[in-house]
Amino acid sequence: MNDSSLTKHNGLIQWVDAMAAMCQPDRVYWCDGSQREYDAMIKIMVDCGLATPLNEKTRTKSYLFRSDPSDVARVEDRTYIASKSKDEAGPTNNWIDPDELKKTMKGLYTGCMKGRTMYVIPFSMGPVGSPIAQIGIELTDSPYVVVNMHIMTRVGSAVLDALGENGTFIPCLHSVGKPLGPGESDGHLWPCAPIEKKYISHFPEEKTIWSFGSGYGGNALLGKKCFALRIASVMAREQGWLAEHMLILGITNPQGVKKYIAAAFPSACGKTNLAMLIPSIPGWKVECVGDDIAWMKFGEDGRLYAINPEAGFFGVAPGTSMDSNPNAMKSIDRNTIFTNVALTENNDVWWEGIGYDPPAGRIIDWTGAEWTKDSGKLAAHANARFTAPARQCPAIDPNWEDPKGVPISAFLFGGRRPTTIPLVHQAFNWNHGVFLGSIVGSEVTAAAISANIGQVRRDPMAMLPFCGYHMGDYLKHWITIGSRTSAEKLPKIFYVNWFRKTADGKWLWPGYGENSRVLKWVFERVNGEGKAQDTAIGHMPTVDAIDRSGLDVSDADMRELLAVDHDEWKREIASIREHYARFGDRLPRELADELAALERRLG
Ligand code: O2Y
Ligand code: MN
Repeated sequence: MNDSSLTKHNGLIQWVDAMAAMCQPDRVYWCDGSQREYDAMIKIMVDCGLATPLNEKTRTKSYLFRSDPSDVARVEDRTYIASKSKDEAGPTNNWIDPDELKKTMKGLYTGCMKGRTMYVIPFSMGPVGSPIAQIGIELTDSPYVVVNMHIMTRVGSAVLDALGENGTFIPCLHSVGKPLGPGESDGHLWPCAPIEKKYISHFPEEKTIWSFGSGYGGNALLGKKCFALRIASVMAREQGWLAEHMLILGITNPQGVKKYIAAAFPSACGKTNLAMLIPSIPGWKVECVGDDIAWMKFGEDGRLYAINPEAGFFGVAPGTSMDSNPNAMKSIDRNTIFTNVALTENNDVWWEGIGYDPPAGRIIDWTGAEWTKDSGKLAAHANARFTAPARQCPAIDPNWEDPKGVPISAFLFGGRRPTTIPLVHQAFNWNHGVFLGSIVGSEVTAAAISANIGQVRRDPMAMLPFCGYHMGDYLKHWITIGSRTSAEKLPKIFYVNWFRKTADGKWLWPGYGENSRVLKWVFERVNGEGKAQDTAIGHMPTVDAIDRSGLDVSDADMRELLAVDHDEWKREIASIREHYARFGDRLPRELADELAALERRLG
């Protein structure tokens, strides 16, 4: 639609008019979310060479995009929480005074859409009309963003209908930051602004998002990290719910009993793989509700119910194969957008870790250059992505769009820790579980640029880059949630670590589908079963408690996987103390108590 006749919401119309007056697009287009609209946007991008249509037989209705080499990942250094006071943003967020930031950004936005179209994208995070869902409106000058938002969220007229004449929405303004002169076009080049002009800004008091200069992923698809985590985390604290960086899966035992589990791991720790896991143990089934974000509210029965606010997967391509994640591979065989992967001669995609050698013939790498195996370069960027509809996942849960959400029985926390942390342990109680979540740490990888690759980064609840307010207050919010219902209705909390290594650097646990054996123990524990013993760090499986039938992991390896080395943990305590010191007097007393209790138990 080229006018605002789709809505009678005056507040929305006025905001769109004001932003259009500032950004000065050549035209304004209201998205209706239809297939026709998606196809038209794709055609615009194919015609100018920005999108490459892929092989219709092997990758039906799928397209490849190559971004600018300077615009390939979330930019944490340029991501801001502009709360009124710096203290509110806390020590782990970049802060700029909101008035100053708006002044700077208004300067950048003025005239930034000249020569372009401003697309108005009404989107729902979560099934339209669900009591847990929220509505956003993204204004963008990027048709790439429009088609990705079509897949990742629910876009269109139904959202405007749900919004009515005065419903609440989160305003999200986005520009690639590259106005066009008269007669100028991008051609096949990905438009974006230089790094010093990139701003991914959040105004938590106003619940507003302003993003400028990047067209990529989490910087530009504003429903995802910006809204569903940074702004939603602020709303969740104010309103008594949880907005978390968590996958959601359903697990069913051979008797047909089903439980839902939500799990938080830092970026690039295999969340998508776990969410779509195919169990190696006979008779068990895992189904996927979501692979990245969970919004949870208390139901009338006092339990926490979760929805996946997204409608698609924005997954990392490299490393995804029929071995590591067959369900993801099957989800991306049609209707998929690929960004920064390699192109084969027969117009298929290829990436490192896809499970087979690059096919014969010409290969074009993610930069658009010819590539050979011995060029010493990656064919696909390490943070290359696929965008695919969640409904295409063969393991999608039948309740994934249930407006009331799915009841959560367990939370898992985890990270990449080669030492110290055992394969799995269970918290003694809620506050102890919050403590376990607060000490999550992982090696840094390529999903977030601007950090030192290889170092361990403490990442409480995997929310460090995604919490829209002070992390100390966030942890307190988790403690408070635990007091809102009775202990038996709260999810039980576990800490898992698939990444423990032997002293000589070999993985102790095979991972992937074998992680179902750990999920089975978790299932049994929440069902009041599962053999366990108490240790200084929590309830631990006995050596024989995790089902190893048909698995080549020896008793000795299992003992090492489950070892609690008190000296290592004492070193861990020193490191936790350093980590906690950042939060100053906003560290919840309950967590300081948990740390002291752990120290006492270690002797
Ligand atoms: O690099 C980006 O823009 C995407 S980062 C991302 C994408 C999907 C799911 N999770 C993440 C993340 O960094 O946690
Ligand atoms: Mn993520």
